[in-house]
Amino acid sequence: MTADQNAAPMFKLYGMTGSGNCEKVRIIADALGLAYEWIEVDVFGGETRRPPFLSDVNPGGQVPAVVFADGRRLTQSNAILLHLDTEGRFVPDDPFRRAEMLSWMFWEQYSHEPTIAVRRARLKFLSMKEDELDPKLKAGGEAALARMNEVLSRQDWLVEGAAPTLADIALHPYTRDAEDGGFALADYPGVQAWLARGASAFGRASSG
Ligand SMILES: N[C@@H](CCC(=O)N[C@@H](CS)C(=O)NCC(=O)O)C(=O)O
Repeated sequence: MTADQNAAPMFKLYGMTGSGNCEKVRIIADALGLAYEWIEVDVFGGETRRPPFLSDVNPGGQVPAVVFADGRRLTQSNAILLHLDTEGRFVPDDPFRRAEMLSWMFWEQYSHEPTIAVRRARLKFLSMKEDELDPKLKAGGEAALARMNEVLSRQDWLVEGAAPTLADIALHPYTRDAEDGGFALADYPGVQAWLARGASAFGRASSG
């Protein structure tokens, strides 16, 4: 998929439909109008764990992974977001606010994705049952949503300011899809309002 079907793709984006880590890269690329080619990878079929993916795309064996036209490769969703937004449209000018944005993005990878997205993947993609899941995933996910809700009940975006940042993009897909992981978003009205703001600012209707 490309924003401008006539433009040569500036990169190939290897990803899996349904993955929030991959979707956030699509969100920034679409929001910035970047031309790219989406390449669907069969993660559950083990494609990321064998050549040629390992040799040619990401030796770390994961998506998203980006391969630029000049051959350079980049992995880790949040690093890709920062690199694609070269002009900083979603990056605050103020150094402290910029650091706050990164703080949310590191938190997303350490405290939000490993609870909410992992629980969702086990229920939705691996068809596990509720009673087979580690209770810490539910507790950790509820704590993450509560933290976001507390902040988003007093301000529009995760980093205080008039406009969304990369942190809002990074946290959007897996938060929007948290119900697949057994979390009730109605319990977090500040988060729901923020999701609606994000959807109109940069959102994609679904994880597809
Ligand atoms: N920290 C990485 C996480 C990427 C990740 O967990 N990717 C998953 C799909 S969402 C994957 O490729 N899993 C396959 C595997 O680990 O074998 C990022 O943000 O890009």
